[in-house]
Amino acid sequence: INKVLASRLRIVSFCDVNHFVKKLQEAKNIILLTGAGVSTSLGIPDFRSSEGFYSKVKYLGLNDPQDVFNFDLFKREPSIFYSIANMILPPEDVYSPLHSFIKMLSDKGKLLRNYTQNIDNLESYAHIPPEKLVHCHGSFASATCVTCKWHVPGYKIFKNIRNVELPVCPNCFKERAKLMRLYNPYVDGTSEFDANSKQLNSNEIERIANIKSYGVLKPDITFFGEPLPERFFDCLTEDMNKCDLLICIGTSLKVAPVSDIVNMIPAKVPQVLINRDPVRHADFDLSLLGFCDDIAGMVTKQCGWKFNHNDWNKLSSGK
Ligand code: CNA
Repeated sequence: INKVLASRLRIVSFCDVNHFVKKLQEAKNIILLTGAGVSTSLGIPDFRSSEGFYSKVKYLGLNDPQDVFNFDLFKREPSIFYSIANMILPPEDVYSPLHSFIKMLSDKGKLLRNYTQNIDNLESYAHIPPEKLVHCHGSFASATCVTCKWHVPGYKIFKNIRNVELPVCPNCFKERAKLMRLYNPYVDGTSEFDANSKQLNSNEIERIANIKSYGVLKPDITFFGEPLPERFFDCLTEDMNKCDLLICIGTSLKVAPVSDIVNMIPAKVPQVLINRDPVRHADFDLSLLGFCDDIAGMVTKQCGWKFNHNDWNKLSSGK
């Protein structure tokens, strides 16, 4: 009910850039909800734009291109994800002007939290303090074995990802090799393994059903069918009533529950969208449409502030 009321009874009358600039100057607890659009100027494609990642993976012939991030499919056939994972592997040690804008708000003591849907972890290169960040969909910073939950730093599987190989857990690789010898599907789809004749218990059958992902390491990015990190819910509960300005940047707001944040913030709190394309299914007090790096630069200037970003001139893609 609160969600519905919050979305129906928006009570802010706030509709131009000057009001936004004033609010930004006064605000002390800003929530920034960011998405793939804050990294596109670095050449990292977003998902849903016409030149985005989903259009690049159509050749896989999946019913829905989002299925490359479907956890059930990953368990059955991890090689599908690993055949394209190199396309989304983030570059190292770069960040966009928009990341510098976030850092500036944090340095000014105005940032309550940056809820990022991004998995590229570029916020860390911009030195945005970890306590100010919520990686709503996890990130490539670490990886976990789907079988024994062995945890490794993400960079340990980057080489496998670049070589389009399955990264295998050091704890499980012997058992995996044994299972692979036992279960050896023939090209015509039949198998030399006969579960009935071997009288397996249900745990073993489950294990063998998921044999292709046995001992495979998966980056700790949240797939469809997996729960969001608990930190997302904990921080949101803490932040909802403290927030005095919500700014959504570079996101189509199509993925729940993150997209629900706009309905959970109290009605009196102004909400602003900074995005290349309009977001029609949400009700903003102000939508600034264009490239987020440029808009953030313009707004910062109008506030009488400055943020440093060394690579402004090198940026081309996404513009
Ligand atoms: P999306 O659905 O692809 O939407 C991106 C939005 O950004 C679109 O509405 C674009 O109009 C907008 N956009 C693109 N470039 C710019 C720009 N330069 N300035 C302003 N706006 C721009 O992606 P969402 O983030 O909404 O969807 C959530 C998914 C995307 C999350 O689960 C992420 O993990 C996932 N994702 C992350 C990355 C990354 O980490 N860099 C890249 C691609 C997808």
